[in-house]
Amino acid sequence: MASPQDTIAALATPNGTSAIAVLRICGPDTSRIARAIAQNLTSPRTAHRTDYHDRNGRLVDDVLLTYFPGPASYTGEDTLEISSHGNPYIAQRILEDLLARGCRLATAGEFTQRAFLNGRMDLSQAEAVMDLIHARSERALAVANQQLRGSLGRIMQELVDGLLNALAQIEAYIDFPDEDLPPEDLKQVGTNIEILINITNNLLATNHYGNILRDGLKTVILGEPNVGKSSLLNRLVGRNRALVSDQPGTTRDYLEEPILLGDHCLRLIDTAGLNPNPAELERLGIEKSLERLNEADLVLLILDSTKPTPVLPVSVVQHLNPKNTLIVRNKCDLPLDIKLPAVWADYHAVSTSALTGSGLEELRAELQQRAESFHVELGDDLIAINARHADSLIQAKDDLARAKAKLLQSEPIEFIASDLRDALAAYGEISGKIDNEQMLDRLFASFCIGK
Ligand SMILES: Nc1nc2c(ncn2[C@@H]2O[C@H](COP(=O)(O)OP(=O)(O)OP(=O)(O)O)[C@@H](O)[C@H]2O)c(=O)[nH]1
Ligand SMILES: [Mg+2]
Repeated sequence: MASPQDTIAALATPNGTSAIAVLRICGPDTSRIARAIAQNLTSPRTAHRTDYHDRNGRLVDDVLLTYFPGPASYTGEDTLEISSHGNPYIAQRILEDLLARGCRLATAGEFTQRAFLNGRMDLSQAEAVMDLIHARSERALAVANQQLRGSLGRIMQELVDGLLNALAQIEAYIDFPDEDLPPEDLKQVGTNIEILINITNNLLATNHYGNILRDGLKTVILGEPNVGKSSLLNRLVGRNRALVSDQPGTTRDYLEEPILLGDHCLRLIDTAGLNPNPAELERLGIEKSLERLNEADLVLLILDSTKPTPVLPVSVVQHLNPKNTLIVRNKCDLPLDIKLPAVWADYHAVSTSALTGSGLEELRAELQQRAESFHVELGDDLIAINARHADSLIQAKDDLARAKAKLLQSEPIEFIASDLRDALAAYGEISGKIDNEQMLDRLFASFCIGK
């Protein structure tokens, strides 16, 4: 891990031409450097206009400086923000000057890492900063904002407190090996562990929704050739993104396009038509369609309402169920309307015409509702955990289940306490009460430079 003694500098805005660019520096030399740039920089947290001269006295730009003394700053350390004109050359000149004055270039996520190390936020809040930067839908934004304000931290604290209580109940008896835990205490500890397992399971159930918020709802458009898959994608996207033609086998490689529907972002994935007798290139395309199907959160199965419903390959059907699949009966502008076979009776079906736009509003409404259906309610806060949280929670759950089994088999109290302590360590990883430098370095390395 980089030394906290260093004063770090980075461009905090994207490297390109814009109205303004913001550079940040943070660390022990900040105050000295700030005063070297502007001698009369007095009031903290107030924008201060000055000419920026480099170390050789050359004028670089007219800038705004804002000085945030620690510990009441984002990182907890003295921090200076410099807003220059948004010219990458100017930003580069200022950055080089800051390095010449004793700063070191910040690594990815190093500002937020310092905020975490200085106790300004826990690890789940630091991750929420990333989620906030990447949120692409109203709901993703709401969850990131709540997590940044400690929603996950609070529920983890409740779990840790509950677990500490259970531990205290049994640890009192470790020092008295001759005394058995009274049966009523034993029962109480068992119940408490069960409650912890339930809450842990409820949290784990939000992981899928968390993935949907962070990556978008993976919506695979599937069906036989020529049924209008690409035409429907174009309608939903609102422009001619995919090639459309009356020849079957137009789409070979799958293509992906994000759309915003209500509070969610959907990643629409148009695929090659499932031709039962494909030519070689088509076959490769179909293989890719099936790969996308494996990862789908939602499947739009497109049928041509004027043709007999096809019998789909088992490799496709095994992925489909009424919850993850919506049937779209396209070409409803044409007169012939063939009945849906009984095997699809439990599936919700929408009739559309990609040609006229008929049924598209109903399809959009249904898609919004499906996206919403992945949301798992958990008390008052919006919570949707990420993969790292899920790993730790699965670990904690296993430890708790082991402790409970040992309790039922009246195994020695020390063994049960040891499992409970393991669960405590696993819970602790989520907020970051851990001693794992490598994990921290890896996590913050996924941030952007300047954050
Ligand atoms: N009448 C009518 N024609 C449609 C409709 N939707 C698509 N088509 C036509 O059907 C043909 C095939 O449309 P595509 O969108 O290319 O179909 P696809 O399912 O993507 O086909 P592949 O990529 O070959 O698998 C084109 O000629 C479209 O104009 C519809 O709702 N009504
Ligand atoms: Mg197509």
